[in-house]
Amino acid sequence: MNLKKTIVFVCFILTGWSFAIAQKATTNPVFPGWYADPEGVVFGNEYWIYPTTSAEYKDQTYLDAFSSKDLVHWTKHPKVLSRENIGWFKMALWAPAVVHANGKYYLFFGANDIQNNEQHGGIGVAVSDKPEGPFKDALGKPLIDKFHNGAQPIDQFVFKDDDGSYYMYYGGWRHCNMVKLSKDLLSIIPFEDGEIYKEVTPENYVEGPFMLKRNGKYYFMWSEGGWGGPHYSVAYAIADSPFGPFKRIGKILQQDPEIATGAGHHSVIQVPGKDEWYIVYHRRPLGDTTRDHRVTCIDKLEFNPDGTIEPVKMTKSF
Ligand code: FUB
Repeated sequence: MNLKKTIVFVCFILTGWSFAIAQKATTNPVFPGWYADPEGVVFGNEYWIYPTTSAEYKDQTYLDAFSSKDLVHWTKHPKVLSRENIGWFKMALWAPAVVHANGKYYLFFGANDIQNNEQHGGIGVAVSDKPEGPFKDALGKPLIDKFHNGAQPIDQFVFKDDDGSYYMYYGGWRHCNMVKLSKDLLSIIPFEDGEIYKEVTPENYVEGPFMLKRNGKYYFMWSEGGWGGPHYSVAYAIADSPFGPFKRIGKILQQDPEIATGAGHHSVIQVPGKDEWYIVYHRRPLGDTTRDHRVTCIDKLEFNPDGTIEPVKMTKSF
C-alpha cells in the first residue's frame, strides 16, 4: 500500500471508529432541557439541532441551538434567535427549519400561533452569517401570514431538490401546503402552473411535515395525533415527485410503553457520504403528562431493501 492509500485507509478507519463510539455512547435525550420539534441538519462536519423551547407560549421567546461533531458531545448555543430580533413577535416561537444557502444561514420559524387571518403572525425567516447566529428577522413581517387551504402557517420545512429548487412544506390544523421559494429564500414564487399555495395533505396529516430524497424517491413524513397527548406519532409516504401524491404507507414512530409517549415532530439527518440515517424527534418521559415536557432524542432510521422504512425502535441510548 503506498502512502496516499495508507492515509485514506487510516482516515476511513478513524471516521468509522469515531462514529461507532457515537452509536455506543450516546444517550437519549441527547441534551438536557425541555426541547421539542427538533430540526437536525448537517453543516460541513458538524451536526446541528435547532429545537423549539418547550414552555408556555408566553415564555417561548427564544431559540437555542446545539452542535456536535460526533452526536455524543453537544455544545449549547443559547438564544440564536430571540424576540429582540423579530419586530412583529408576540409569543410562541416554534419549530425552526434551517438552511445554508447563498453563503448565509436562513432560519425559518413560526410565531404568534395565529388562529385566524385577523391576527398578525405566521411563518417568518431570519438570516445570519453563522449557524450559531445571531439570526435577525429578514423581512420585518411574516413570509406567510394567512391561512391558505385551511393550513395554519406554522411548522415549515425547507427542502432543496437536486435541480436547485427550494420548496417549503408547512401547515398545522390538518392541512399541508407546499410553496416554491425564490433563490434568495426571502419570497414565495409561483409554480409553473401559476399556483402559489399547493395543498399536498396526506391522509391523517396533522402537522410537522418533513421531506428527504433517497435513491430518486421522495420520502414525505408528518406528525399525526395531538402533540399534547401520548398518541402523537410520525407517518410517511413515498412519491416519485416532490408534488406527491403522498399516499400514506404507515407509522414509523410512536409511543412505546417501555420507553416514552408522545413521540413526534421529527427531522432526519444523513451521515455525510453514507447511506446511514438518524431520526431526530421529541418525546415525553414515561409517566409525565405535562404538555410541554418534551425532550429531544435521536434513533436509527432503517430502510428496507424495497425502500420502505422500518418502524423506529426508540431507545434510551443508541
Ligand atoms: O412546539 C409547538 C408545536 O407543537 C409545534 O408547532 C407542533 O408541531 C407541535 O410539536
